[in-house]
Amino acid sequence: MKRHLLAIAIAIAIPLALAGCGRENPNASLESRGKATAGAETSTGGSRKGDFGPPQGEPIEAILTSPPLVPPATGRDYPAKVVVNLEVREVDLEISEGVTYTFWTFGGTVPGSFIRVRQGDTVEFHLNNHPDSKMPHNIDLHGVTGPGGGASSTFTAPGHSSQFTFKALNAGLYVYHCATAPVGMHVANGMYGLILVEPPEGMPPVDKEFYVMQGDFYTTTKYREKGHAPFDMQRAIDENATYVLFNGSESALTGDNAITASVGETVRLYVGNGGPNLVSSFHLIGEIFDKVWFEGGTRYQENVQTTLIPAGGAAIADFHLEVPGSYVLVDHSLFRAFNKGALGILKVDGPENLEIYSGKEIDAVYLGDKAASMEPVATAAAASAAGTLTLDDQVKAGQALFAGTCSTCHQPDGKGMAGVFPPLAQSDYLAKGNAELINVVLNGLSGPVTVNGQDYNSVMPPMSQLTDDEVANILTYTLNSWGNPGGRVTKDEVTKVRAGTERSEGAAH
Ligand code: HEC
Ligand SMILES: [Cu+2]
Repeated sequence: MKRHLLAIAIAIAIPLALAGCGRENPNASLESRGKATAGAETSTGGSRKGDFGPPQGEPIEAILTSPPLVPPATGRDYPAKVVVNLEVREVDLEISEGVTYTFWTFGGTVPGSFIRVRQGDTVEFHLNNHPDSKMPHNIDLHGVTGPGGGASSTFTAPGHSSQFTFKALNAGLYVYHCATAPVGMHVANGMYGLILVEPPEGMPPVDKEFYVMQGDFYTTTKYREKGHAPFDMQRAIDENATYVLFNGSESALTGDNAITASVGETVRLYVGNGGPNLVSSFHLIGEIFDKVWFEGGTRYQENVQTTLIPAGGAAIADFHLEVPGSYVLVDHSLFRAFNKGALGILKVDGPENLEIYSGKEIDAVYLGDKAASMEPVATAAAASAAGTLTLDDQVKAGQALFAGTCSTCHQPDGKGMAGVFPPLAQSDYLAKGNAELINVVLNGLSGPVTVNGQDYNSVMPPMSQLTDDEVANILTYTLNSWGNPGGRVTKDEVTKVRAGTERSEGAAH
């Protein structure tokens, strides 16, 4: 049975059983956490503040985790003094295959370290700015009650550290971020993370918990343009993101970094949105969230397909897994998912459940090049830059790119689909020469065309989002596969054809 049925029963029963038992009761039973929105009023006078008195016991050093990991539950039933040590570091990390970006981080990762405390805890917060940093930084935690959320108390120059203390009065999932001017720039560079203030009775237990946070990034370079990608202030002001990402990198939650779970498990995602600009329409393809504590607050909604996460906001999403396979996390503003990187994968293993879902995986089509390893593409790009690119490099990179970009229509074996998609395998069209093939890829093809004596009259969309390198590699792979005659397409040939083509500005790469 789906768990939410049980939850409904609890939601109906609990308001009677726990009437008048508000947040301030540290011994409130587990079920009182997260009543469904309907019919679950409690008399807190609109306030959810919980001050359970002075901290008890020895101070506790908070366990901080890097994404996608979440620290264990505090497991405490009393307020404690919790010490948080967070280090700011400015680091060069991969934002996309073969592309680096200088991130400013809380704890060396984007998003920053996950912090977990309990409502009523007294938090002694130490912000340490690494001596190698070039910038001063501070921190505004949305879970702090007090001016600036800590920002005014934590302005910290490189090589310095600051300390302030706050009492975590409100339960919830909160964003923290740097608030040093220019604030937008510090946030755009990755300076955000999540702090969970557990309700006194803790979160309902689940099998797996993960930490996912969306952010938008602005670079002077194009999407996936290899090399170092510098921050672009004007694009940030224009809210014209180059990348929209989960956990700061296109590969943070894909390929070998996909998060994993098993059939029968209940999974919880702590999802934040650092922004700085974009609102997330957070969706998990192939699943329905049984519960969403929307906006990171106290009530949950049930049976949610897509939950809106504001910039500087968060949500907690629970779901039970019935069917194995790959589930895709996206921002359902879909060009962000498929053209700016806002995509992650949850791999679920376990026995098939054919009554619920009949099978047939569609990974390759849905995921595009996310389904294939992009390592050969990065290798070829590096070799191209170094002037050592071999035919073999090009073919391998082209194969990986073909799988995500062309195989949907022309099929992985290049044979196409009768009457709809012409073949690339042993196609007589290839004899038209490199310039025409480049032209087809960059500008698309439509209208009547004859391939190997068969007539087609369909539309191939332009693939101008591919870089010159990528077009050269895909076509070189095509020429050297499936019994085709061989040959080579160079980046310079592609550059030339592109330069000679008039396209609207939006279509230019
Ligand atoms: C959305 C489907 C689709 C995708 C994706 C696609 N094509 Fe095509 N392609 C077509 C169609 C349809 C035609 C025929 C167009 C017509 O009828 O005028 C075509 C024609 C061609 C031709 C000329 C005819 C032939 O079969 O030799 C080439 C070459 C080609 N595509 C290469 C590519 C390459 C390389 C990619 C990946 C970068 C690609 N296509 C991606 C649909 C697609
Ligand atoms: Cu900062």
